[in-house]
Amino acid sequence: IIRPTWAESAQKCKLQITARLYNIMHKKKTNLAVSVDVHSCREVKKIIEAVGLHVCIVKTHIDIIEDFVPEFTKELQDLAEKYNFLIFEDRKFADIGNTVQSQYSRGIYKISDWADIVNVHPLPGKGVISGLQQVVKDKGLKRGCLLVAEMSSAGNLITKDYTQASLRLAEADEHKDFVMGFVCQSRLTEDPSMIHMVPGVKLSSGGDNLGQQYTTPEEAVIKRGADIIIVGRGITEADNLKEEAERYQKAGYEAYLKTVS
Ligand code: UP6
Repeated sequence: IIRPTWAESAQKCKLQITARLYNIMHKKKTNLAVSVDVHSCREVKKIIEAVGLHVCIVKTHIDIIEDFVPEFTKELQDLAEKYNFLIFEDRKFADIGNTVQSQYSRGIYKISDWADIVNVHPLPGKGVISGLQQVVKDKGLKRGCLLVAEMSSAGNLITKDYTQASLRLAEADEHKDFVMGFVCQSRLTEDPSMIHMVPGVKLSSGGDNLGQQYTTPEEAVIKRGADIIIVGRGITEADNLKEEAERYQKAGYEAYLKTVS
């Protein structure tokens, strides 16, 4: 399959946030998302300063930061502007619409205020999407939502039917102003409005001792059809963060070039 380039996809996709992402990818020549799964604000900032030029997305787990203060999200936004990337809070909302609405906009994290992208487990049904979507609409924000349609972990309970049902939910007309794609392990559609982000990516494949299963950037993009590769420890545990990010950027970009020509 020959896919449209990122510049072409930016024109074809329906959501403004998706077009913004494709334009960043095109401009910075990167399909790399870094997952900053560390436990202090200082460490998060250190990693972003080192890899910021090489990524299109910084993915956070805001609730694992031990010295979190609300002002930190402003610093994150400043870094996003400085290095031109989107912020993806990997919250994986998975409750009834009324509850996820509060989890998205309230509490100490107020995720809707600062995260460009969030994700949901579609397990509860469409309410998990509608709940978040209502927050975005009420506040007049430009946000995107990904559905976790497949997982990288060994023995996960997701079935083929569940993944197909996730695809249908994503394509539902009522969510078209909000859903921008998937966190997945394979290509689900060729519609450029749906971005496929694949986690569990490492240059040396294998896994960890808690069921994570890795695939290489090349395999993620070419065999699995990833638009974005999500890399955590492959980068964050390297001695030289910047060099390692450049290696992943190059591997991801070269694989992308093979899909467009
Ligand atoms: N993640 C996965 N697999 C999934 C969904 N999400 O690994 O199916 C997330 C993890 C982690 C990151 O929560 O933040 O992607 C992967 O990190 P790693 O590269 O260090 O394994």
